[in-house]
Amino acid sequence: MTTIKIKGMSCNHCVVAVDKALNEIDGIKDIKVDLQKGEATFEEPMPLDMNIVRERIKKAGYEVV
Ligand SMILES: [Cu+2]
Repeated sequence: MTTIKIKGMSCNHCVVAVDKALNEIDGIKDIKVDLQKGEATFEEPMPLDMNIVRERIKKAGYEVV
């Protein structure tokens, strides 16, 4: 399981947007986005390119920190 810190989430809409962005990445599953902690956790395929994760999150309007 991977945990990433995400900057910029402020409401439930953000949670949905981040969840959707992660969901579109091949192989990622069991996504949980925690608004209060500013974190997302998921089960990742091996190997997972974190640059793709960063890029997708950024495209959705947030930042992996
Ligand atoms: Cu929001």
